[in-house]
Amino acid sequence: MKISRREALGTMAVAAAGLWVAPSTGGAEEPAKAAPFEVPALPYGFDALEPHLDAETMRIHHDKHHAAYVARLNEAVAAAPVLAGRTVEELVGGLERVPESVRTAVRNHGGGHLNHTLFWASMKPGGGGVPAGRLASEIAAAFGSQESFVERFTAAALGVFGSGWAWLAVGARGELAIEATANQDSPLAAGRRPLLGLDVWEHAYYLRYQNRRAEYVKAWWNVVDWTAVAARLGPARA
Ligand code: MN3
Repeated sequence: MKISRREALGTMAVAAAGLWVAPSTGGAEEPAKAAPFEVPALPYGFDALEPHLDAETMRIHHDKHHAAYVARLNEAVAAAPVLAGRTVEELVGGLERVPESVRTAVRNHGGGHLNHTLFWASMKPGGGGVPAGRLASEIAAAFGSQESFVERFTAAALGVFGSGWAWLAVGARGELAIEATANQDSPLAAGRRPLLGLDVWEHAYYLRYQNRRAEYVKAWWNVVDWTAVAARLGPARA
């Protein structure tokens, strides 16, 4: 039986769609949404994280940088209809299933959208301090102490050459791990669920801290929302 090219392409599209696995939340607080993606509103004002993160950096970072990742991601999904209906967690966690023509765009801009969405939701005015409950005991078990965890996470952040992120993530066996990624790569692409991420691209700190990344990282610990981070632990293992 001979099938038309159109039928063949349709069959391939269905088959490709069938390869997708069940969505993971990737730590997102909001219910997973598909394209067209939108920049989530900040849950606090641009100046709410002063003096640690300045209002102008927050405004540009959210309204310009994050918005650009979302716009480019939407373009990529529009150019590859097989991706319609997929959440950003599915896209970034399943890059090998993304058509090659848009894979780099989805990796960079999907990662940018996913990472920044988690970033905004990991901070709050009056944050900082130390985690409580199960997250606290797991961090102590994995890294020796909260102080040791902060030291090692900070070292990972300072060790990123160029642009990237430092992460606390849950690995495939449920273990906590610190890692760094380049550019907008997410731990999710390697099957690890991010609990906390720190953006160390210069756009995240240059206006206030210029080249002093260490000062930015030290200040950032004062705005970490440990309650939000701890709430991701259960879903990350589900
Ligand atoms: Mn950024």
